[in-house]
Amino acid sequence: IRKSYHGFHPAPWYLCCRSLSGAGTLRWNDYDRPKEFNFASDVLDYWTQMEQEGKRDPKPALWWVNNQGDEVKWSFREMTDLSRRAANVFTQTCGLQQGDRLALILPRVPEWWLVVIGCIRAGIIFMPGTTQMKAKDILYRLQVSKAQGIMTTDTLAPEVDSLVSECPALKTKLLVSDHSRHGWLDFRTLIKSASPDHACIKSKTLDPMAIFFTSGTTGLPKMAKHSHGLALRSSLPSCRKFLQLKTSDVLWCISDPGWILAVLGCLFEPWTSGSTLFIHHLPQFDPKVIQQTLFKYPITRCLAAPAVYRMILQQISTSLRFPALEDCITGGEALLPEEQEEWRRRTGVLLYEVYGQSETGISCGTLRGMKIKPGSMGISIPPFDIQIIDEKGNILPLNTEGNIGIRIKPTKPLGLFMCYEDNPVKTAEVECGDFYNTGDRATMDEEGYIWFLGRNDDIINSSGYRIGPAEVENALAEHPAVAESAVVSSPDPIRKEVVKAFIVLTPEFLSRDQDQLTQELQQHVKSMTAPYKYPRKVEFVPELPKTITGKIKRSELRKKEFGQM
Ligand code: BCO
Repeated sequence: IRKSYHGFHPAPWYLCCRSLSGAGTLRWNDYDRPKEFNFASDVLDYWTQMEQEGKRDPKPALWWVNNQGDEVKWSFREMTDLSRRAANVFTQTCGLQQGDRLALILPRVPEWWLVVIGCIRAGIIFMPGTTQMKAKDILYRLQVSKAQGIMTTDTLAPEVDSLVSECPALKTKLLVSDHSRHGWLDFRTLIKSASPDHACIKSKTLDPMAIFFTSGTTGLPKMAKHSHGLALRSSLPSCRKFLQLKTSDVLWCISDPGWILAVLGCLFEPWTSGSTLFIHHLPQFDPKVIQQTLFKYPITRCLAAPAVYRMILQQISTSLRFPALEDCITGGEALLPEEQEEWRRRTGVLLYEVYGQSETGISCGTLRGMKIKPGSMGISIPPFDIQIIDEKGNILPLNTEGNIGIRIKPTKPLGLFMCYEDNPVKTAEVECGDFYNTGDRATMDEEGYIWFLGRNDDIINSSGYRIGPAEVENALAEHPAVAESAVVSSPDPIRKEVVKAFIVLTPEFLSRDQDQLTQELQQHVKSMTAPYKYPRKVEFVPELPKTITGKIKRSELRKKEFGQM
């Protein structure tokens, strides 16, 4: 990549089109709702101007490394220049227009940042997805979103080509690669020749910006649509209290670019504060690489799912006293109090917990410097008002178990998803009185700290991944050995929860070796859908528990797994 961009000089400032007078990242209050907001012009270009005026140290905005010793360092000025070129590639070369949708399925390559910012500049709705997806997952996303464009790498391009005839809306395929491929536009070449002049759209704060696919307890993933307000939220004073990033900070967020956690932690949060974002390509997760990286680079803050910290603690016995690390942040699944304490003991730094969903972004957390109550996810971060509610939306007394609700009436807070796109029924289902019902169970104490208890439905959260049982059951159903199956959550010391499949075999497979069959079925699921969903536990059963109307009682199976029956 260093080679690809060798000799590539960003445009001089006088070529930039938009005036930034009055722009700033601290000019909004928690309950402000400016009519217009665009992260690219209001935040990124602001820091570019700060660089120009010598008001920001000459530190990179993006610092990217990989295991082969390649390194990319882009200043805000280079980000401005390259993302304007990206916007021109989308609109001029690809013919994409404001409101069009681009499926973005990239690993952690520097282009991901150019694409996201380029989309924001041009008003193209970006739809991040994990590279673990298989053809069926991609087909579903392209069809249901009617995406006009897709961008991916060599690995997934053949899968896309195999299904493109079934996606009539798709008109542009963009490849991030050092090689060309027939029928695909070569993004790396195009960006070099694109113009660095681009007039950023004047997006309304509530115009759509991104779509995240999120798994539910039934059916296929829903499209949680977010406005530019998601990006603006990172600029609000209360949200900035959460990480309290400084321009001198180097933040490493270890989340796959397919998730909202990466869009926030690898983009909006660090760049709102003018900090350096550090990224390691990490094609495979390896706790040793994480440890070595934290020793080698001056990373001051680290954000990752609890499973990452857990795996480091369990697999690495040598020193974890990292030279520059000031504190760590975690979210995506529940963290055990003993893990939080062990991390502090072995690293000497605190581990702050946050909570959120694809629908909400980061909605509560233990703010930097605030008292940590081990086992609690902290307090709600304004403008979100979190309350524990019952099934009708009534606020429950303190220390009473209920659903985590985020107030949406009289005003929906900035940063909460707009709706499940094209799905008014599901959107209405999560509205509960004056609240959005997250479906997560918790209590709240006298000081407003929220204590997570679990889900109120069948969704599985395994090492930070939200997995809908139906997605795994559908994949299993396509194997001839499976007569029927029920997929539930099961406890696990490393991933906290794992996917467990209870399977009733078809008669022809009853005599097969069960260990071998388990492996075959696991491989089958990995080949049908994103592999993180595969059942790490399999149990063959003669029948499944059912209600009188024939509905499988997943909750009964789940309770057994957790020893609650
Ligand atoms: O464990 P196995 O080896 O049996 O299987 C693994 C992979 O080897 C396998 N796999 C991956 N790619 C494959 C493949 N198999 C076949 N073909 C491929 N192309 O599939 C399994 C994937 O499991 P994994 O992703 O959990 O892998 P791993 O290496 O154990 O990673 C551990 C973690 C902790 C790094 C990973 O689980 C992780 O990234 N978790 C965090 C997820 C996250 O960021 N969640 C946040 C969501 S956003 C949110 O919650 C809102 C908050 C505001």
